[in-house]
Amino acid sequence: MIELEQVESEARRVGFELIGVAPVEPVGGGWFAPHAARLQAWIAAGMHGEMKWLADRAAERVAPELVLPGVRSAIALWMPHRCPSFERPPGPRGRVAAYAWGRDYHNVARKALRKLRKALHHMDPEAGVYATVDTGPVLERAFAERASLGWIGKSTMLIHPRHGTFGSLAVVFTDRALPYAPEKHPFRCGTCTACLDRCPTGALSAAGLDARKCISYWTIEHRGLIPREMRPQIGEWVFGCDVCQDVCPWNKDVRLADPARWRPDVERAWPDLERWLALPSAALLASLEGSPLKRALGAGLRRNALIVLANRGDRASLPAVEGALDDPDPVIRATAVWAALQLGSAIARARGLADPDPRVRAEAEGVAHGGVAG
Ligand code: B12
Ligand code: SF4
Ligand code: SF4
Repeated sequence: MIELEQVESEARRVGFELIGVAPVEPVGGGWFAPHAARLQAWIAAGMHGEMKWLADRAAERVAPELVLPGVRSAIALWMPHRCPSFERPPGPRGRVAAYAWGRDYHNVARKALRKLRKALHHMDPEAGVYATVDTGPVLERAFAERASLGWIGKSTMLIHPRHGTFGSLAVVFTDRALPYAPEKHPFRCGTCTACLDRCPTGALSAAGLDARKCISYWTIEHRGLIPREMRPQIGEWVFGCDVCQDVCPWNKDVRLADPARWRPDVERAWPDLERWLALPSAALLASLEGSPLKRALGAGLRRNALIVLANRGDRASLPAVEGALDDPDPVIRATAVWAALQLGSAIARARGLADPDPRVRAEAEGVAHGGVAG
């Protein structure tokens, strides 16, 4: 038999700091129905952008029964990941979202989940168990809110009154009935609108988050060229974006995570963009083993570095940017043409116009690829 107290102490032992249980409505009914409807409306409105993987597994996201037949309980788990901030080093640096300053939370939480799963099977060898962190077809924030780990704020982030938003979620489904939180956590944003007002791109509204406007989406998830109108709005964010968390009053004085677990590194928090550009994409990727930065791939990170260097407006970076005009990847060359032109390059236009790839020529002509004036 699975005993909740034992689950809680095992979850704490393996590194989770908040643990709660939500009842699961197998066919997506009850408390879960508005979440399922919200996800479906979000996808129907195209707010997931090109994250096809989200839409492809939407049927499972709205029906936990498809993920684990007979599912009755969801154990929601929280691992804080915000380590103390680094002072910004001098030079051409970009900003990285706090969750990516050190080890990849997927690896850390997955290891912890494996141990927790083992403990559950020890308690009840016949129990059906499904454990996921981030990548499974599970609406993690919905279960975390119902398990009373916190509330879903206007930023769409799950907020715990003492831990704030800087934590990673994981969910364990089981087909055993466990005692669950009597009700969801109350909504405590009140009249605050700081995240909506301060999001640099206006991505947040009452409809939630429009990924097509979110810096995190463009810099991490999107492959290929970033639309021209988005590029200046990215500012100095070379990977992810923390603005809607940094401005949230619930993140003031939150307890920080243990650096011994996450091993944060100033070169990951504030990478030297010219150094990134000097490396071939494959070599950059290979240098990032064990880091969440790998998600954007080497080419995505170098594309982002070009945009941030252009946004910084420091002409001292022009040689590094012009160096990317010869890159084998047309997306890097096209972004380099744009970035070099922002920095007043004398050679980028001619080089771009002579390029075999139409996307690169379009940047040199100042026309967005597809013929829309930029
Ligand atoms: C796709 C995805 C993204 C996309 C889309 C984000 C989004 N808001 O949907 C992009 C790439 C933009 C993204 C960005 C980030 N993400 Co993300 N992402 C996911 C992922 C894989 C799926 C989310 C999803 O299903 N979205 C679809 C929407 C409709 O669902 P939802 O956002 O969960 O919303 C539900 C509820 O919030 C509610 N809801 C939605 N909007 C609103 C609005 C109001 C007012 C209310 C009341 C309710 C409500 O209804 C929805 C259905 O339940 C989850 C992991 C997972 N499997 O759940 C991580 C996850 C949500 N991401 C996470 C993080 C850390 C981030 C970033 C902070 C990373 C960064 N620093 O750059 C940003 C934050 C941006 C933001 N404000 O959400 C964490 C969030 C932890 C937390 N405390 O909430 C998660 C849970 C990953 C994890 N396992 O820890 N992400
Ligand atoms: S992550 Fe940045 S761009 Fe995305 S919603 Fe939050 S503040 Fe806006
Ligand atoms: S910034 Fe304000 S409105 Fe936004 S999530 Fe935090 S408390 Fe809620």
